Amino acid sequence: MKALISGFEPFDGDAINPSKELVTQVLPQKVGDWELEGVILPVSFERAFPTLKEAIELHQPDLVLAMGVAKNRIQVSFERIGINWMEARIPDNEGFQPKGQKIIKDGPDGIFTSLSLTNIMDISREKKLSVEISNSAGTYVCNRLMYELQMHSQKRSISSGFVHLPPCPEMRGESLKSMSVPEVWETLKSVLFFS
Ligand code: PCA
Repeated sequence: MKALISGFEPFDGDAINPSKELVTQVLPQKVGDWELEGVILPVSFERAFPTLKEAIELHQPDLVLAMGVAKNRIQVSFERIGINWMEARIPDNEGFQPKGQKIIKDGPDGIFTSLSLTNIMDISREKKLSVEISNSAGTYVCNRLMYELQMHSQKRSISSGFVHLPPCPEMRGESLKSMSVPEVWETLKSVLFFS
């Protein structure tokens, strides 16, 4: 079995993004029976999913987990749904700032993750892990990536989802609570790979 795990470049003036750190510094090549592959995506409405799609085509994974940071989250936050909307408070790293428009003109309004969030929450409660479910991935680049990923993986029967990470302690800014990148990885490993 193979899993592809994506992280994003830093954005919004930050020097690091814990999702990128996880992929580049912490992700092992294997966990249990799973082979793991990683890819870093540009914070670009237009180019994030095409970059992930190329990696999907290259690695042919059974599971895709996309990750990004959300500074207001204090736990590992599994997103339930991607919505067909783009509206940005700040431009992406290529200067694009949609003011409110659909991602795909005739696409469905929303699309759910194919991960079993019930199982994930059961394991999290049992192991007392810092995990929550979020019902909105926002309307920025992460939401668009999740929407396009779910649309793609539904057609291919790939299991996939998106997770927002809390900031890590090394990040700029005053977040009251943060989670270290190794701690985030231990948490994801438990709920996704039962390891
Ligand atoms: N978080 C942003 C995009 C990249 C990232 O790590 C978001 O939540 O949309």
